[in-house]
Amino acid sequence: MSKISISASISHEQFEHPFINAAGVFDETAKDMDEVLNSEAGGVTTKSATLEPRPGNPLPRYYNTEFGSINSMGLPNQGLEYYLDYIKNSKTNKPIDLSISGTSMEDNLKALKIVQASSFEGLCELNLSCPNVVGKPQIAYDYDAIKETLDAVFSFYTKPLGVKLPPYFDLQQYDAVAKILNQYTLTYINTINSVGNGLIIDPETESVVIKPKGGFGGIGGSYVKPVALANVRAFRQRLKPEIKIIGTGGVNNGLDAFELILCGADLVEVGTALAKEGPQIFERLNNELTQIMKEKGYQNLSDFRGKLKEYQG
Ligand code: RRO
Repeated sequence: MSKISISASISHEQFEHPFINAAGVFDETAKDMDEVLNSEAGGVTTKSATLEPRPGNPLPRYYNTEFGSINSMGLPNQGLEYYLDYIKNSKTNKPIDLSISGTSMEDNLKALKIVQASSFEGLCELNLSCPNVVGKPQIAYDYDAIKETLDAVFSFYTKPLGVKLPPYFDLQQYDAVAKILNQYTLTYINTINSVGNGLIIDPETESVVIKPKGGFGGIGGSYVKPVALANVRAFRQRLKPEIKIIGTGGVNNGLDAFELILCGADLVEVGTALAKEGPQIFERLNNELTQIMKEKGYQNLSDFRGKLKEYQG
């Protein structure tokens, strides 16, 4: 039997392994990103960058539970220049994706103009779904704002671009958002960001568990897996095939990744489970996914990608 390959690609970027960190986990500093790159991860994504460095929200701003996590980090990051320098100086042969998350339309455009003018040729991901900046709603819940942003971006940006989307919950939302996204030469979407403004409480102390925003924050981990599967599936059914999909949300093991790929994911990102387990998780995920493929007789991810079947009654 020939060898099983779990390699994947988006645009010109080749990933020997299909797992990378979700933006915001193990990626704020060069040391964090080096650790991910030195593991069995397929590549690394930077923390979403703003034009200037930001300290983020007050601590504590992240909390793990048995089934997931809540965060209200508030975009702590070292600033765009830091991440561009890191990429420029990196000796890795793995892809490094650059995530951008300005706190205004103007800042997003300024940041992307800097990236356009730079030597960076990799995947850039515009985060339209940060749930945790006080006073700034998630752009991608406002259809006019998505359109306005992408009209402005594609008037000058010619490099491969993805957008990070929040979870949607209604079939009409998928229809409306896919219709907008299909109008652009978008390289990929990344779905889902954390489920925004959830609440986790400690019944013993009768209090919220994180400080910012009265305890409200983005929910990740096993809680959100069905929402991630639905978003990947719904967008794969609606987007033109040239737009690839990074599936993110609730990946703890190889089976979770298998399911996301069955729904249509080209690449898989790991957030909460990476925060809990550290970068050695990537070796386990690669092995578990390979084992599942072996048992099912699949040799490549394309053998089952997007091939989820209707109800087999
Ligand atoms: O930094 C954050 O608080 C954060 C961001 Br930018 C995001 O996109 N998603 C998230 O859960 N947290």
